[in-house]
Amino acid sequence: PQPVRLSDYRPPDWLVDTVHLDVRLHPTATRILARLALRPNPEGREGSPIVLDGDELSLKSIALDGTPLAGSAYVTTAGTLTVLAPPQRALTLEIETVVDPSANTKLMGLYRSSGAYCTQCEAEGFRRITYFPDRPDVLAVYTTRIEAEREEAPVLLANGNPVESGAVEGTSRHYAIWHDPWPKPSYLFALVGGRLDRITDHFVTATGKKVELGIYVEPGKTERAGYAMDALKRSMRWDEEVFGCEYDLDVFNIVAVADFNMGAMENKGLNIFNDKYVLASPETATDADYANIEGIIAHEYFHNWTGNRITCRDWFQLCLKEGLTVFRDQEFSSDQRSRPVKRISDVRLLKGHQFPEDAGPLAHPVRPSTYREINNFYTATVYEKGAEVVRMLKTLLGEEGFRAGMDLYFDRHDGDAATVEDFLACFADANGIDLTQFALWYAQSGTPHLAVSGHWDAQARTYRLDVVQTLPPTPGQPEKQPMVIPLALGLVGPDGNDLPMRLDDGTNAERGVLLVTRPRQSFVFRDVAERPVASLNRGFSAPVKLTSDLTTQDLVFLARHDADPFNRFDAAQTIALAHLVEATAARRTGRDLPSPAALVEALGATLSDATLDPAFIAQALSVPSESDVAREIADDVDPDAIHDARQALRRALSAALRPALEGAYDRHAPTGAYAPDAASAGRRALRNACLDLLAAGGTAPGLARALAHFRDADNMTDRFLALSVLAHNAPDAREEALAAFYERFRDDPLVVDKWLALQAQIAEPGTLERVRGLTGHPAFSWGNPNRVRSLVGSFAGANQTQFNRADGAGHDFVADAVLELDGRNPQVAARLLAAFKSWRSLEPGRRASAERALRRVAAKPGLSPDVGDIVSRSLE
Ligand code: B3K
Ligand code: ZN
Repeated sequence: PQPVRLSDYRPPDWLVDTVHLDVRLHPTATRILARLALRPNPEGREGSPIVLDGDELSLKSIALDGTPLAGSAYVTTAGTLTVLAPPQRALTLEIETVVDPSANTKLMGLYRSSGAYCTQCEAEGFRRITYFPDRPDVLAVYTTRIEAEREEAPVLLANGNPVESGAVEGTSRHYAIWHDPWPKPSYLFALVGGRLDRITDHFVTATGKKVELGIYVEPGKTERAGYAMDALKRSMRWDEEVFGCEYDLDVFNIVAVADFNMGAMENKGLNIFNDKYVLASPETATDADYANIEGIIAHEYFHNWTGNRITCRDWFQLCLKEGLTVFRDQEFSSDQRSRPVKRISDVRLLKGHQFPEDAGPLAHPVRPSTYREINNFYTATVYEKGAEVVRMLKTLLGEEGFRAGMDLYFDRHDGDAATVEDFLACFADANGIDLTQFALWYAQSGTPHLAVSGHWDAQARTYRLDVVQTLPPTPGQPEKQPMVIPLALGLVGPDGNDLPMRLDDGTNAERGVLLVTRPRQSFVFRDVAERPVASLNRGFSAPVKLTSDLTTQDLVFLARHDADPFNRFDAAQTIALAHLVEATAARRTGRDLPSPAALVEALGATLSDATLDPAFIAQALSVPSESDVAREIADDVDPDAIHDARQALRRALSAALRPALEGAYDRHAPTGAYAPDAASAGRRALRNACLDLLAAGGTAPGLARALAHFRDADNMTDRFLALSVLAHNAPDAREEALAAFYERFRDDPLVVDKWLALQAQIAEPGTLERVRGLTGHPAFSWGNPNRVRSLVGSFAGANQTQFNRADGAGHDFVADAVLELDGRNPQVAARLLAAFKSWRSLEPGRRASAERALRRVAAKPGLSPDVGDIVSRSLE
């Protein structure tokens, strides 16, 4: 397909005011009668035909103002239906289409999941239900009538409020009518029909309106929906309190389905979820699952304002709703749990997924300027970096200035399909500032690099920071302009306390933030009587790669004393990363491994600091991942050497910290029944992090503890952690433990997913054969995205050594899987292929095998646009 360009945007020629849908559900031939009230857009081109999008539709009839259209009055192509010379006035089109939901394996449009009917329309799925101007700037009021066999689909749901329901006289069918008064783009349309159980509750909004809440799940699973309901009510309250956003319909429903391409979807009043992000019980879900459910329930709910009430003008503006809504859900989770720990895990996610994207062939700006397949832009850059950009705005403007900008945004753009420029203008106007340079964050791709050095002048009592900003070239962007980088910092004095910060122009570094705006800049602080240690980019105030002249001893000092918990964590990670890079090089050249003494010292101090949150200590104990090290090394990467270096470090830490780890493990034994709250989860996280290190390398006492932990676990967090420890470190105990786990949970697909994912991640040569074998296991199916992501996705994305096997077999296997999947579900296939995003940084042998695999995919005739786009950009 031809690329779509932001610069080509034109307003729609025709607008749609209302949509009446009558959907007669049938497993293989669902009939959709659509009545669209259209009118020419005064801002469109005069005299235009009506061009509607359509995809895999069977057209049965079309009428204009009640009169069937002659065959010469319209034309259809594979992707469109055009009414050729329509009268240039308000008119009604009635269109009848038939679709086959059972044959819909792409899971876009109307499809079936475990027998239920459901829809997914974002980004361009509505056109797979009926012909429509399927673009986000066409906002209409929808009324939906759904009809089905009562036996097959006793539950019938759509967007908005329920209007009426009843039997279809003289038949075994029934119907329900829903009306959504809020104009919305077609991508927010949804309907569900099926045999589902539900839990109900209600919420009273700030102005006293009662909202009926429902969560619908597969029969028999209601007991696992309680936590999601609780998270929903907390989200609704929080959005009122923190952003002044109140809910706006009489009902809010969530439906959990087992077959879903991504996490969840924010359809107006009817969110549809991957059941993985709804269903939880202590026996089946880990603490991480609970936290994800809380975050995603909140995220989809928050879209009601950021995404639905104010939507996107076009898909280039995707970050307008996604980056902003991720920022909002991160803030929510920070308020519900530990803010520093949430920040640490968000930054880990950003560095682990977005930084590699930004450094490879798939790099793109937070707001791309061109795309061939929009579904490939639901990326870590749009979501996670998009959220960081909003966070930087808040850092720049402060709490109040940020809120003023948000208030103006809601006020000015409610009901609009808006742009990033509209959004930024609200913050500029509300604060009387110029955000022109800041806007580069949306336009320039790549991770900026800041090199910082500090110079203390004892005589002059000054401290000077020299900052050099560089921006690497990225695809399509060889040259860059300098960005605005809000650099939060502290100057830590010898006693561990922050020194007052006064710049030499007499101003205070406002809120502890320096504004870096030029390629080179110096900041001089005065009245600095003692040599400070600079704590830089506190709270990860900007999504940059920062290097500094801090010594290892400075970092050990910060790991002990920094008042900023994020940097306390980060200091130890920086020591560990430097160690791992050096150790990897030593492995490859046969030199002696460096000493981990500094890290042992830092982590030892962390472990014994009783004032620290256990969840924080757990994060600190987890050494940088293999892909973190690969990213730091950046080219000529040998994943086996990295793995060996990391294992050696974990063994060394285990040996050096054994008494402290054992002590912390014992002190954090459970005190009562499982509860998913943050404090209890933090205790488990620390205990499990200790166990994980104690068993590193398979030491006998560590494994004995892991076996006991596995045996005694009364919840999935503990049971699964112990199983992972055994699977990774105890080849002898592994099979028995895996078999026992499978037997216990074989009827529980979401738990079986964990079992599949774990096996795919074992860093041993036998894993590829194991994974291949598991594709034939009765629990596996290529048709279910969760199964595919768990097994093949984990192998490609979370097993650096085996995916990147020196013999190329890992690359070949994933390429084959992509080709196998592409005919069935292009979105899932394309996502899997994106695992090759760092292929150019591999050492020459592995790089060659990755390239061969990619070229083989590229050569396959008839690739989907999704896979075709990823593979061609990967090879560019
Ligand atoms: N907006 C959806 C994502 C849709 C993905 C379409 N390929 C979920 C979310 O981000 O909230
Ligand atoms: Zn979203």
